[in-house]
Amino acid sequence: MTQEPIIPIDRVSDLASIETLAKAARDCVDTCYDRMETQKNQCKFGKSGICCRICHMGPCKITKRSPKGVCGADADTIVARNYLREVVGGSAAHSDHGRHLVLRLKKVAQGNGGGYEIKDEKALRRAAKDYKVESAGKSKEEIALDLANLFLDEFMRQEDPLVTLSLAPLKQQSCWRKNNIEPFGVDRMIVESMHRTTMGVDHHYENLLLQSFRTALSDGWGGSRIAMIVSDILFGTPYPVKSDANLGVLGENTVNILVHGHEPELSEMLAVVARDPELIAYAKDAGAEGITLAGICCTANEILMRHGIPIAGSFLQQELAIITGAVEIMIIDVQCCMPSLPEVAAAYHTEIISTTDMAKTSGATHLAFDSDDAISSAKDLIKRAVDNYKNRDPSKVAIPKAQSPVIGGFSVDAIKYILGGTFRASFRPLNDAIIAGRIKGVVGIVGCNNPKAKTDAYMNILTKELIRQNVLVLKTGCAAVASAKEGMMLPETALSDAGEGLREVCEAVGMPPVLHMGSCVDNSRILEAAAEIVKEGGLGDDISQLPAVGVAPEWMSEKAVAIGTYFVASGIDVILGQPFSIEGSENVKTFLNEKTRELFGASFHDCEDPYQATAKILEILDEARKNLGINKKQERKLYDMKDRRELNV
Ligand code: NFS
Ligand code: SF4
Repeated sequence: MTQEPIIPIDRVSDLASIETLAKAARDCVDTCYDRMETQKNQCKFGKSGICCRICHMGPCKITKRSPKGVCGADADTIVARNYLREVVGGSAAHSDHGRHLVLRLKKVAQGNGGGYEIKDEKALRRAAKDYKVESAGKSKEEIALDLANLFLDEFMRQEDPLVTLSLAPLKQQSCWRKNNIEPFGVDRMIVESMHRTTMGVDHHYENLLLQSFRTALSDGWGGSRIAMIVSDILFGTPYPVKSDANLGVLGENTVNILVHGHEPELSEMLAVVARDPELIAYAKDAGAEGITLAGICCTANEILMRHGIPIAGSFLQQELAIITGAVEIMIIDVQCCMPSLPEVAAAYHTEIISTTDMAKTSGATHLAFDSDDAISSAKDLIKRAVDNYKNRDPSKVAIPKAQSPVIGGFSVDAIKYILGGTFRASFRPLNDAIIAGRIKGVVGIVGCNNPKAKTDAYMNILTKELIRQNVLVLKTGCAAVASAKEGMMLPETALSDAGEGLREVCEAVGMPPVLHMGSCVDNSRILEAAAEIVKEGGLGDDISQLPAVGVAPEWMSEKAVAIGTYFVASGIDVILGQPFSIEGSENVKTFLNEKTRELFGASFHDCEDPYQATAKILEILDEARKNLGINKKQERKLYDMKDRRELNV
């Protein structure tokens, strides 16, 4: 230990994490919570966005005594430039993930899919229709090839806006056109933004910020949306499925394999192969009772949504999972995999295996996953885990009991089906419930955990407050895992925790009041849902008119910056649990927190505690309801006599 021991109950919320963090201290293993302590005095220049290291006349920092960098850049330029670079990082991560899937779809269409196939022909035909790809009289492979080529063009398009933008409501599209932020190809946006932020190019903070919205749109209505569509075609559109979440899903006597990261190609194959009777027999021969495959981070969300594979934990549980002493291998690919993993694993028998040549970690074993021969690659990994089972040291094992059941799998298709059944699948019942005031609005709670705050605390309090106030909550990423662990993603939660109106709706259709919509690229499902609600009618003609808000309570990643930015550009107000690194420029702050309201009908808001956030959200929802003229009816639903008298209805 490098400093005073940390107190688990001050740092984490769920029992499994509390127990395991205490075990980390006993085992003398450092985690991110310890390292947060040693990093406590973080750089205030970096935090407020006024540190520039874009050229080597610097690094420069802005202070009262030195208000300009060597080149003359002021705080506005430096803060806006740094912000755009964060959006670039996040958009690149989501979009590259999307690109890998498109390339796989193309190979599948050409007949060399390496064990992958078009699993969901309905999703393929739906996408073909959305993108106006001719499908009459064509085989599914022919359609898939045309679609894959169109998607590849979305990355490369040089002089025209993305075709995917056409999936947004018409008024949204004209707003983007009017503000000159329709993105061209994803790759072009990333390159142009890097160019514009290099020394001596774009210096006007407004111009830089508009480019941030444009680049983020190429993620939300580009790379991420494409990633989601292609995942559904290749692996199936998610439908409600039951599973469990938290470290307690690890088996005492099974071979435990954790898959951690983001791209579903590898985890999908592992999910299929882990059920292979031959491999299960192999595990039994090694003295285990079977194989437990579980996920960490967004890859967990992907395989929960489609296979009901349990979630072992969220981002900040990746080290804790190893500290249980019961994990044979942790297989990592890209994004959110801490470089500390091999060091933590060295205290146990766990082997960390990196699987893609674009992401290597010192101390990890590198075994590049061969997607062209995916089945045997996946089998080899599982065998390797079984072979490591004999090295597990029972004296170091302590698997916490805590876990909760969860229902995942709420794609837009699934929500429509639940609301209306096979013949009337639609958002109509939801729109009607919003108009009638049984549901006050819809809030997406998304994003990461961050050891700066007590893990999951903000998210769980906010979620409970919102459903109590009749707000339907949609979740993705690590925010979804927080609710899953808390047992909030179950239909029964509606009975115990939801307000009366929301409870009525959820009870009628058997739906949880908190819906698991998937991983972070699946934030594009939230946009899809918003567009469908607009299309269904009665709630305005663009997304900014909907009573809808996005929240990133404990965000840490550049990806969350990109997500927040495309939400606001799409007309959805965004609440941040900790501010962006823009505090060093009043102009940038005013632009993002106020001016964007004139441009897109939505802006950012900082709310450092969940109660303040609840109040702000209700204010935004009420304002939207008032503008739509549906506020009166909703208030009539409150049975408080005082309210009734005041309302005069
Ligand atoms: Ni999203 Fe998924 Fe979690 Fe944050 Fe990381 S796993 S892509 S970035 S930490 S929510
Ligand atoms: Fe300093 Fe300007 Fe170079 Fe940035 S670009 S490091 S502000 S001289």
